[in-house]
Amino acid sequence: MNLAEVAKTRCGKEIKDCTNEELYYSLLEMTKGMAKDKVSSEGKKKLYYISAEFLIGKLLSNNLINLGIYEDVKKVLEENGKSLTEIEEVEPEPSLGNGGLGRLAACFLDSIATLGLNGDGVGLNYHYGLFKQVFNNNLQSETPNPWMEKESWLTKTDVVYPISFGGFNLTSRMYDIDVIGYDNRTTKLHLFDVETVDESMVKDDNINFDKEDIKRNLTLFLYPDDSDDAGRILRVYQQYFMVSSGARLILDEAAARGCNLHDLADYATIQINDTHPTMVIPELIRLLMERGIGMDEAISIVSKTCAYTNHTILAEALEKWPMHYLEKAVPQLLPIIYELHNRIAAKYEDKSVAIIDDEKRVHMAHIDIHYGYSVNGVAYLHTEILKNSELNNFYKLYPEKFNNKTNGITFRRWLLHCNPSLAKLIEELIGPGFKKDAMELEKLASFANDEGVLDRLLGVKTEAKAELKNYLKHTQGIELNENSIFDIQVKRLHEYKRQQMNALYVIQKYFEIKEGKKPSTPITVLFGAKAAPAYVIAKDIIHLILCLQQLIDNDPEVSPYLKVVMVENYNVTLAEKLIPAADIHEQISLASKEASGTSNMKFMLNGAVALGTMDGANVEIADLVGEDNIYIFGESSDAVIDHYAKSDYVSRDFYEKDEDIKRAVDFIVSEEILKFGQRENLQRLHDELINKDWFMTLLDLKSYKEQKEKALKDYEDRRTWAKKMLVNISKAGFFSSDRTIQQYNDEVWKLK
Ligand code: 26V
Repeated sequence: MNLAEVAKTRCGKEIKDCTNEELYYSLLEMTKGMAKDKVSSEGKKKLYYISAEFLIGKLLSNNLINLGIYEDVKKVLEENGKSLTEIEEVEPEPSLGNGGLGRLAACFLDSIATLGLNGDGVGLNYHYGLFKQVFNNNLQSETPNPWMEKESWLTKTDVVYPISFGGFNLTSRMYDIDVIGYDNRTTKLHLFDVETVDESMVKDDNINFDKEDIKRNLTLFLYPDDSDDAGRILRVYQQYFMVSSGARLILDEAAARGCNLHDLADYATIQINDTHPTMVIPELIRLLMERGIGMDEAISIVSKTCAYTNHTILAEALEKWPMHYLEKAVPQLLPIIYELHNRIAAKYEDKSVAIIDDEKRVHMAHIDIHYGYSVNGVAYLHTEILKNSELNNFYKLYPEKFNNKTNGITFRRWLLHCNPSLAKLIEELIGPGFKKDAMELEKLASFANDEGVLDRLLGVKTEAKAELKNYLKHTQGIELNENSIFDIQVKRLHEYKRQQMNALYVIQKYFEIKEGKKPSTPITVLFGAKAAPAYVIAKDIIHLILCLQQLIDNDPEVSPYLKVVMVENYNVTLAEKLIPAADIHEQISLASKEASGTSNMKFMLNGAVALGTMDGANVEIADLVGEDNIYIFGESSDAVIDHYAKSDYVSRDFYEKDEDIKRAVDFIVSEEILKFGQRENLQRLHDELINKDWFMTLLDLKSYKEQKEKALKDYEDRRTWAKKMLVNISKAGFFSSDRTIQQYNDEVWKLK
């Protein structure tokens, strides 16, 4: 059925008489119908990508693009006086992820479907996605973020499983979202839910709720606040619910394809996305034993089936569950976990590779490494650090298990959808082949000295900046100067990502302008970031940035030349507007700390130039584009690792010895800023930077400023800058998630 027919049947109206809402639901129905008619992938062996997060973002436009009907639908709507962009605004964003890890899982699903691989996603159907961020008095607060409506992309299935916890049982039900490949097959995202969830527990626009009432709250929220015991144990219940449901689905589907369970590894492969789904290992062993397979064989089968991806080296982010949590929530797993532990303890004396430590905590990553067949990092440098330092003791035991899979992004969402003008220009220059084979973008290199092309590229950027200006004006009441340089840093707020360093630069620039040194082109520094509700210093950094924003906006001497904007509630939808408009993107994490980063790839693809450290995938970007087309600064990861080993970084020394640094840091608690902010928060941040600065902001501040000044100066020569943009786009092909998924398949999953 076409749109006119669906609208007629649903609403009894012509397209031109429908509201945007009616058209959105008509398109939803039409798209779901078309997805159903597509062939699903098949084959003997199937991949299950299990993840606690799938940050899928809005789906309408991407589904239309992947079905190949986007242009037609847009045209029909236009002919009837309707705008697809406005209709898109009706769609709620499913924010079922925190950041990079969840968005990566969503990009991977798109590529799995596009490559026609036999693979589905498995996760949880959170009723509320990541909290909505609201700014009040320059402080972040959090409100619930519902996304499910009576009609949505979810389809209820009749697949149900009994799930037991210590002391009670629940029934899980599977809901599916179709994942439509680009000009190819469809696969599914299976999200498990429990019928007893009670949304009325969420009251008064508050994200706090009774964390102990598991039956009613199990899938209510994505990663509820885990700053207390009740929150952390709820996470264990969620994880077990997800993996037990997933494991049962995997066994059922394998059996339906003819598997006799002994040969499970020929029928299924499970990619464990970070440690959140690790309990799938003991759970599968348990289920196989329930079905009559002995312990030794069950362990051996599961060890050939599960593969693990590590997404961070930050010790505090590696999950270690206290034994008593597991005892309470999932007592049936304890005998298996003890057995897995004892086998390792009997084999290896080295306590650093033990599963249960002396404090009776279970190291989830250690289960994955010992009992999985593959361990991968997410960028070259990250994998090297895992092998040579963080997981070196494991690497020595199992060198053959370790491999790298540099992350990628789907070009359907991050180019075709979010930047149609750029996609159109590229197609005009090199033809449509890049849409299926991203490496064809290399062909753009031949235009590097073509002034006509470079000018058009600049024109596309100006257009995107104007669009962002309109969007932020209309949605957040923010005024941008589209003729200024857009310097953008968007990512979760974390000290290691060093938004505070960017803020200190802004302070230094503010001083310069006050002293009469005005930039030739005005600068707009844009931030977008959510801080975890319990992460105090991260919230203080947001507070500082918002105070700076207000201070500068209120200063007529400075505001014509410098503007700071922290967009509210940064999410996938906002990313799609911000990224095409960036001139410079900030990737300034402390070297060795950012496993990969993926916004760096999205910006590069959209013709922005990176200012960054040699960290994560920046290293590979720098290798590809060459030093003329990226601004690198800061200490190397080796030097940083060495500072930690020797404990010889003392931030106070940098503060005391460098007058510029001292002045900028002290400005955080100056009368000027305090006019707009809270002393408690600002003082805490000030003291933290001087007395601790665990992520070495002050170490790199000077070289950061030097490189940023260089980038701003280079921007003035517009054609030379446009060439840098072009080189970045032309080298972005490597970062297509199609390439990443192809490598996972060739080297890890081995699906047909
Ligand atoms: C989690 C937590 C939770 C507790 C407090 C501190 C903390 C710090 C970091 C994390 C990150 C967890 C895993 C994660 O999201 N990793 C991200 O994965 C992306 C996809 O591979 C990658 O691009 C990012 O560099 C990496 O941070």
